[in-house]
Amino acid sequence: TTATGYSLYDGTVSLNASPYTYNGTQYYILRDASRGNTEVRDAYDQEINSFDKGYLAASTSTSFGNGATSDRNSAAVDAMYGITSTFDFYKSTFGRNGIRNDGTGAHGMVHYGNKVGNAYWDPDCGCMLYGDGDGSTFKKPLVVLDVTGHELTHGVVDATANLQPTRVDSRGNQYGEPGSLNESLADIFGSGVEFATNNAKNPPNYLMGEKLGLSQGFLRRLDQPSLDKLEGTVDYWSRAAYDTEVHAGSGVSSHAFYLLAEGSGRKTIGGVAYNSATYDGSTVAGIGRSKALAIYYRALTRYMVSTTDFHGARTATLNAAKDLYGASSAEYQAVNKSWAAVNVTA
Ligand code: ASN
Ligand code: ZN
Repeated sequence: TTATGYSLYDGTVSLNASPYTYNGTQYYILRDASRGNTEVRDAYDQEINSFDKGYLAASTSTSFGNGATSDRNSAAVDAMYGITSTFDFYKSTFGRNGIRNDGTGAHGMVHYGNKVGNAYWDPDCGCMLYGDGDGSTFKKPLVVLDVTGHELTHGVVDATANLQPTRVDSRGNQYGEPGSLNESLADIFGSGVEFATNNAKNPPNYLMGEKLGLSQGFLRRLDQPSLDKLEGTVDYWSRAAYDTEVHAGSGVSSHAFYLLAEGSGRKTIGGVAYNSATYDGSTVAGIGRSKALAIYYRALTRYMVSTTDFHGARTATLNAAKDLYGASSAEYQAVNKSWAAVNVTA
């Protein structure tokens, strides 16, 4: 059944809902049978990590939410829109049929916990868990589209290269290059979801979390990662960055990807000004977003493994570029230059 959703961040959106009868009353729930039963539920501020225990996001009509947090289904609309948009991105761009490529849709749980300033891909739940914000750094629910694309890409990485952190500290923070590469891929494809969805109320860009109301205006960005002071994201590879926290370390390959897609220097795309510098002062000419995404997706799904570091990612993307465009292609040369530009050389 076609439903109308009034979201927090993406305006009025069209969704698919399913009828559900409870105590003799007919409801509709946010379950999309056309996308492998993609579904969103509500944790009602509890830390429910099992999707079965989530409360159905239900409406007595085919209208969900009201565009504001006063209706708890509004956040569920954003989550549903984000998860189905991510499903569609992976399918139409890469022919990938769901997170695990098995046709099943992903699940999401909104209003997770009390004052949670984060969103997670939970492998045990097999679902996205979305907090409503901690009330200080994160003031808004974390159900925005690029965050959903980021988190679900962790699901795709788990199902493919399965990149793992080299170290986890007592607070659960993760470190090392393979984990940093995992975070970077989540941002790369998360911004890819935003570009593919191209919602006028949420114009696509290379910024992550720009709609979350953060004081620096974004969570991370791919063109110039070190503009992020919240997590201290780095621009370039160094021996010292080897043991960086994974979100901070993600900048190395995110920056390489941006340079490959868009090139170095100043550029304005969709009203956002970018200025991407290179470590070696070189000029990189971009090959365009769709070719860059194709190279990174092939590298992720064919060549990366759980221990792939940045030098390994360089080799993996070069192999992917060779497969797709040939070893003497401009695309292959651009991949090579993009890694040198973030100080990852052979
Ligand atoms: N939002 C964080 C991330 O996806 C949550 C986490 O897993 N630490 O990286
Ligand atoms: Zn992440």
